Amino acid sequence: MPRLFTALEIPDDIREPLSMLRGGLPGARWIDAENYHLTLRFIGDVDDIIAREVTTMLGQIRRGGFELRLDGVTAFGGRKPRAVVATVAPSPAVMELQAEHERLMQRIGIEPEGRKFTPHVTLARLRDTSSQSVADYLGARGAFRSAPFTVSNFVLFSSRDSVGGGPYLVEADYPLARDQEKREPVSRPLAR
Ligand code: 2AM
Repeated sequence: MPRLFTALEIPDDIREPLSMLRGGLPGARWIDAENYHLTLRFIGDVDDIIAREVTTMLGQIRRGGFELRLDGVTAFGGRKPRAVVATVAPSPAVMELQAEHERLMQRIGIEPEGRKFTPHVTLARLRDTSSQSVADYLGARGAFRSAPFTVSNFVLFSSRDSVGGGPYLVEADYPLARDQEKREPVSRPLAR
């Protein structure tokens, strides 16, 4: 039974500065740079029939690509921190893409995601790391800001690792239209 989730891949030139954020936090399990991703919709363990339906549904998405920027580092979990993540500068496009994934997954009977979507890239998972050491780490590293990058596709990943740390396998790759392609019908000369 594959464990599936949809995600954005992180380009190599963004992975590199992100990976410089590794280290300096006792008890952190740092994610390997090749496994960085931005989860859109965690689907979970499904059988092959549902997996095929998921693949087909996602193939119906017709959307344009967009720019994204990572802007800040924070921790999830409050007083019991469980992850260090890079956050994303506000992007209606990523919210809309995720909302479409949510709608499509519900249409094929997958349980709604109860948690509010907060786009992020997980950098480390934490266990028994004090909130004070997280605060110290964030004090030093929290001002991280990446260059903007273009999102021109999303992927369906499978994972065999139940703790969610990778490695991940790209099961399907879905292009997002380039701006130009989206604009084409509008800019086409009128037929005479
Ligand atoms: P995370 O980065 O915030 O931990 C693969 O496991 C991806 O799915 C991870 O990036 C993880 O997000 C995300 N995910 C979302 N909900 C999950 C859940 N209930 N169980 C495991 N992973 C989940």
